[in-house]
Amino acid sequence: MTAAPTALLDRVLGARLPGPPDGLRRGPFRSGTFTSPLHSERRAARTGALLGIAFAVCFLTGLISHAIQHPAGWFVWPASPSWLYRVTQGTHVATGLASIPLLLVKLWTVYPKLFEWPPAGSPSRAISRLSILVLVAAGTMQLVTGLINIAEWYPWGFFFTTTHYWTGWIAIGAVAVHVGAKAPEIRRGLARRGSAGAVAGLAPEQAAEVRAVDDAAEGNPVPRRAFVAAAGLGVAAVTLTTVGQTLSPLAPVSVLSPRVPGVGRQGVPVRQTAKKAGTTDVGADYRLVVEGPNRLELSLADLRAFPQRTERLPITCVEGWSATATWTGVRLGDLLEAAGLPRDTQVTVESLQTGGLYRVSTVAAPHARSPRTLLATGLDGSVLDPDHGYPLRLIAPNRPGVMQTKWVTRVAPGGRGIGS
Ligand SMILES: Nc1nc2c(c(=O)[nH]1)N[C@H]1C(S)=C(S)[C@@H](COP(=O)(O)O)O[C@H]1N2
Ligand SMILES: [Mo]
Repeated sequence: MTAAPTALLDRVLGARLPGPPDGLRRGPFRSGTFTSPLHSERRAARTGALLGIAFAVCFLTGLISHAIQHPAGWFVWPASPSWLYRVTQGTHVATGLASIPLLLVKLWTVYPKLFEWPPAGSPSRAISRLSILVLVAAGTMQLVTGLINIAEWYPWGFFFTTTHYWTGWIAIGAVAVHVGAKAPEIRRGLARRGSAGAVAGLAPEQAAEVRAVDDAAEGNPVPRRAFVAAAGLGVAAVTLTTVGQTLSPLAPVSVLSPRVPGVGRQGVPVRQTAKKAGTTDVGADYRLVVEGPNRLELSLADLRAFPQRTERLPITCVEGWSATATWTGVRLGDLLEAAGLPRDTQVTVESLQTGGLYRVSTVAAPHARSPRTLLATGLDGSVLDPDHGYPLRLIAPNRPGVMQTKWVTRVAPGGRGIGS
């Protein structure tokens, strides 16, 4: 990086734009309308850093979830450890929810600036403000669509996941532009570590001076501490009241989530009932078809003749809840081998369900070959409840709930991603 282009960029970005007429300075646009000492650079930068971390972690864990469900050729998601997706998806939902109070706090620390006059001033300010507008809109969209999903309300079908995915990219792009445009303020704000700590990179007497300036700007430390405590409480409350949907000790306080471990048919939450899926009439003519060089057509009695395996595995819904149960059934690999296929054949698993978004799923090679991947007929020692997929369901380690297909009737080589 040389000085000349930087200087040129600074000159262009720092150029003054003509201001609008004074007659428009009304309401919140009047000068000196907002005067809280807590609207400081330090407060804004620190809240922003936390929000930035929450957004980044949420974005990355979201990408992982998306990649598992819509795998590109190069993407391989392992079958073990069996709890990994539980952690990444739990983190996705938790960081997404934590950013609601953080975003509100962040907006509060900077809101006088949102009404700054003139609206643009310079090109860099115009870019920065535009990035905030995009960020707030995209962030709100993500939270609303995410919460609608957690509430298990799918008014728009596939529209939801597609929108949630692409808006994620818009939001993270806006964060990048915003951080770029605000780099000097962020650096200054973060260098000031608060009156108790040191001030990064400064000699003690200079540090004391900076702290004095900060304290004067933010007023006395008591309201500042109260502010930090209130913001922290907001984040903690939102997080604690939702992670209970996957951490059972916190289940009693999990008031924000519709699903709780241990509550539901056979002690496991139900995502889609057999009645809604139209899969309640399973008769003696039920067959599992496994396509292959040696095509199989198996009745439930035939399935019982295969070696029976038992695995303790979680169901982890993309909505954030998860529940562990003990599943009994036949190894997928055993069935593939009996059908004349290699154990690591990628297969598509199909449900008796005739419609719906999740009637088929693809089992990629790592999961097909995993000895823990079952076509289960039993749950916690009893026959599967219709709502959990009677007569047969897929249950595999480290896999999103949407891909744990219920009411399975056909397994065939090929396929990619859910819904394919
Ligand atoms: N055929 C079919 N299988 C399905 C679904 C579905 O709608 N149809 N829902 C999936 C989703 S989103 C989840 S989280 C799990 C939940 O399994 P459970 O209802 O037994 O807890 O089932 C999956 N299997
Ligand atoms: Mo799910």
